[in-house]
Amino acid sequence: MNTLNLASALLPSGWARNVRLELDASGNIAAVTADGRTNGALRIDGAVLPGMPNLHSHAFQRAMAGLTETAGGGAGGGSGGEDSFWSWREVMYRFVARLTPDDLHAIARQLYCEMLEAGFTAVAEFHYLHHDPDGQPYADRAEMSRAVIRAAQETGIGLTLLPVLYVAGGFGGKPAGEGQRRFLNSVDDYLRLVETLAGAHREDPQLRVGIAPHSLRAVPPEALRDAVVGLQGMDPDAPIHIHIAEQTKEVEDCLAWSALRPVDWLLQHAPVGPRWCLVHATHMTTGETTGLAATGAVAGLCPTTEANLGDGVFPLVSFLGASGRFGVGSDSHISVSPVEELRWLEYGQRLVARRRNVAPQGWAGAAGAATGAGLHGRALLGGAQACARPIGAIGQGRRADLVVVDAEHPLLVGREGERLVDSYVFAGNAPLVRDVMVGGEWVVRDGRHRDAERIAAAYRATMKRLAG
Ligand code: NGQ
Ligand code: ZN
Repeated sequence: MNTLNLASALLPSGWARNVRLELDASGNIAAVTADGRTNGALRIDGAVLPGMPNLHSHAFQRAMAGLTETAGGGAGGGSGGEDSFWSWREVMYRFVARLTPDDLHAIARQLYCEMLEAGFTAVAEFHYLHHDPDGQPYADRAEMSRAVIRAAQETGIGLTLLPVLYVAGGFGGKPAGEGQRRFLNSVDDYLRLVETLAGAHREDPQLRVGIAPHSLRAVPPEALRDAVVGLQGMDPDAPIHIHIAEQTKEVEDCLAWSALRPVDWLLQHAPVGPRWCLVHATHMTTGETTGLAATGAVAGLCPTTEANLGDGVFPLVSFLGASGRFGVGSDSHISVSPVEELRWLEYGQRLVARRRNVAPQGWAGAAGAATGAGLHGRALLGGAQACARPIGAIGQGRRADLVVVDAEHPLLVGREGERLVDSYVFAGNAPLVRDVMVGGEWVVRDGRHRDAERIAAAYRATMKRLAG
């Protein structure tokens, strides 16, 4: 047993001082005592928060962050040759065409290092780059998945690996295009991949395997049903993530195909419930919003990517008003920061509503509610649910995933409790995360990952080769 004395910590019951944690050998919290007594063991000054789960990541996209910000990309759909999500996607397909398993490993490892330094202690990797550049499976079909797993293991971040099922190029089983051939699998091959990975990590407290039908565009109804049924036989509690209604064109195409909007279609045709995560449920009617909330599924919100790609604004107040659950993800990694996701979740609402403190209008007891702290707390719970691992809170039986915020930093000094979290979320442009523990191991000290230099050197070599 390893003991930690925390000067100040955010527990499920609220902020407490002099909290003692007992950690077991596998990195779980065995006991939490908030009696104000310390026992001489290691004392952690600073404000300790639960580590934030990052519920949506496409790791390889970190390496193209900033490379699609030039006007006139044009091609690839959207209207009038303007830059759009669809033209961005064409650029992304060209980028992806060259990546090897070693490249993916170097990129994911650098990204996960950055996530940890920013205070994300777990990630759900929505992983769809399965095959070689010609679309042929590697001799080991799990080769790319294993590159992601190694990156997580080497950095120490907790991983929910979601191999992606990708079958078609658009609604109605439209054939996949050349840029999508590395993603494609039959449902049978796909389920074998999931089973192999899940079997190899069944006892691993740092890793959980689930499934991710890419979208209703890429997965026809029978394939979706077969994947969900197949998972049921393997691991009935495993998470299921899907991209759902990110772009208005996607909604229009779904209506043309099925006469239903994407969220409506999914709610009517799939057993959506608490182990589901609907990523980018951006475009919903009020009926879809309350319907989704009622299932207990998590809405996966990725505000910086959704802004970068010009997606739209999520109906946050009505979703929260219906007790909807959400978590945040950094998705394309144009930004890698939990506080920036939370801040932009609220700012998008303010810009549209022309008001302040908008999110609390959706939750009970809005008056006096702390916006940043409230969003942060909800994203911990929703993120943990979506990752389907015992994380997101400092409590008995959870992983010891802790983020120590520098309470002496000029931006935070003199602030406590909810005011401190509000300041961390909204004013935290300087890095305020000092130390990070995942599964009982310190991986970040004084703002730096323990292996940051070596990992960055390997990443630089990879990027120079890719650029050459
Ligand atoms: C993805 N990204 O899978 O990387 C997608 C774009 C698509 C986001 N949805 C590709 N943000 O949806 O077809
Ligand atoms: Zn995505």
